[in-house]
Amino acid sequence: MASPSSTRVESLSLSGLCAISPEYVRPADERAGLGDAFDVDDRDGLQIPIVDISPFTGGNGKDDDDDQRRRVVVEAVRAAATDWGVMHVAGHGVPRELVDRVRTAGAGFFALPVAAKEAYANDPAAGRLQGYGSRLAANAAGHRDEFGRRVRELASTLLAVLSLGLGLPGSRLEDELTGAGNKGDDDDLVLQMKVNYYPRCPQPELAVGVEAHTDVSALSFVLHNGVPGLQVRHAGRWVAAARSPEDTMVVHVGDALEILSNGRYASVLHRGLVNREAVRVSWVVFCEPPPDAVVLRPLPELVTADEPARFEPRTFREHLDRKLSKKQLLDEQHQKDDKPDKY
Ligand SMILES: O=C(O)CCC(=O)C(=O)O
Repeated sequence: MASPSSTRVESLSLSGLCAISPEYVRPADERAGLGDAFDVDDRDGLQIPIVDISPFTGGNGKDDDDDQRRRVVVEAVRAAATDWGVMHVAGHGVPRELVDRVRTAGAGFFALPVAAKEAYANDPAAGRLQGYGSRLAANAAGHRDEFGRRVRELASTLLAVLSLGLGLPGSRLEDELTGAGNKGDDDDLVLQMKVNYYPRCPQPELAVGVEAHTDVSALSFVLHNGVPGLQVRHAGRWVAAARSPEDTMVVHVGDALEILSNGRYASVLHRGLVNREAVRVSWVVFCEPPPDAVVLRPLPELVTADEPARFEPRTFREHLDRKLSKKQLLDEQHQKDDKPDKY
């Protein structure tokens, strides 16, 4: 019998196959816009917005010019989160040298033989997606604590900017996500790190690296190794992310923020493409509300007669369970809609 590691996508890719095995071929209705990530670019010139948030992370004393610059940032972030649900964030304050160390730790790990990585792998037989999950983050990444601290600070900064963009006090979203006034170990934001490895694929027009989904998180922060692959759904079509400008981080709005903002901020549907030439690696930090301590519901300030609540209250865990059962159901029914339901 084949060992589990010999049937992993990575092993199949390394074996030099010219065609992918049928289990990796996506249903026809999901193949629109698929292709080699190096060739799939945006013909209409649509691009994910780039926002520079340095007026909020620069640490300078404040003067009138700073206030003006901050207002510009709030408007740019608000527009990106509303129209796209995703942005390239520049001026994020995470030092380049730290980002390089996280990337190097991941690259070193993936250079190991497949069998050596097996100890860190998710078990598809147990219903987990193929890949190397939180066990890797806790071990091989090594710099997770420092990186995690920086990403946590960045999450607070962006949540403050996004609160201001809703016309609310800067602390409003983070307070709601963490059960304000009731701070304890169980009700801080939870950071989960996931490392995605996209092997080369001989038929990228038939397969995806990561299926189309929205993130359950409040915000997600993505680094990658410079190989293209991210596609986001915007205005009814798939748009390929440009190779991120140097020193930017991709930030996704997730479901939790969409719920709190009563749909004003959109949780972005996205997927990861593969290509024939180069291995892609991405590092994703999901910034999530605590599972049980907080009830996610549209902020009362944003619910009006004209804009009634669009989401039922739920804990994060209930949201996750609901979404997983719905996905299982959809998988079973081989849902044929162009755009999968978000949740
Ligand atoms: O690789 C990427 O750019 C996105 C990965 C992703 O969407 C995920 O891991 O949930």
